[in-house]
Amino acid sequence: MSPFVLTRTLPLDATAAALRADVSEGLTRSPKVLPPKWFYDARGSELFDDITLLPEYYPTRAEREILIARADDIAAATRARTLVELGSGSSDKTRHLIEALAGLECYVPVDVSESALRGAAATLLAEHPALTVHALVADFQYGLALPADLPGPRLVAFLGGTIGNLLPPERATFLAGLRSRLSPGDALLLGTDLVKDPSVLVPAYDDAAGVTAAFNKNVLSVINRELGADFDPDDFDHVALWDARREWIEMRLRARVPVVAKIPALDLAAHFEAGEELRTEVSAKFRHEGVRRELAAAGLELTHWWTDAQGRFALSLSVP
Ligand code: AVJ
Repeated sequence: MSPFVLTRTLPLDATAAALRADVSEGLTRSPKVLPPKWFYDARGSELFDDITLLPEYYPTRAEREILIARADDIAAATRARTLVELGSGSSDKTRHLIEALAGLECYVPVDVSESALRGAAATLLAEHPALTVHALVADFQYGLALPADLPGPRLVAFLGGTIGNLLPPERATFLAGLRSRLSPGDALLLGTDLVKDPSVLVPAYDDAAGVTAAFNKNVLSVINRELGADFDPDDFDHVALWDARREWIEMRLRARVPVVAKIPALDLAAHFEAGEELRTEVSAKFRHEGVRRELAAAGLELTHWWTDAQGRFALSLSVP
């Protein structure tokens, strides 16, 4: 029998309440905005996995290249006995770390998607029967309630470039909160997508096969199902654009026609003018100096910086 525990630090009713609050606030202000975490129901998590296989979407492959090349360096630098992974999703790239960390006892995947956590844990435990897996259903943006007894040193991995989904002030709060939970000897392994030519960046978020468009529109299906709304995803176009000043990609949904959608659970109707846009995601891109500065501001010292051969993506190691 493999040791597997799943803890829900995010009660189901808190998730539902957060969705209601985000939708009622985000769809009644101008410009309209929703946080990207609502993409990831079972269907959205599947669509994201499909995105990672697209020829245009390089971040997953670039990060995997770095992990494979540097897993032994990461293991030697950290000697972690516990690996905590924030936003673990399918835990697909994590196996490279788990295999390299010789003294690893405990793996703690943290994700908002319980279905993704259960699937990933089953696969990992089949390969590593001696590993204790303590899955956490949690929204890591709001203070991470880690189990108290995790053996140190602990390595917290936040991969995929997901930190770029947070706005700069949110990143500062998040990193400071994370820092406050690290002890001497612990480390943070952070994946950051790097600034590059928009001719590479934009197609990564607007692929020819339309998978990212389906992923983007899936948030409307989530709202329909969870809040009884009647959005027609076909009323919206997928938009991906590069904000050169803020150095981030934005995904939006643009109404093709005037839209009035009923949201019964909120006793609300959402109104869109034709052409009006809803921002569904920010995906910030980084530079070495910016990552160093943001980590330092949170009390973390950058000790290692590794990129893929093409310099598209970076993994950094930092310590309290
Ligand atoms: C999973 C947040 C890293 O921002 O690149 C992929 C999500 N959005 N295509 C990213 C995403 C559109 C992805 N992260």
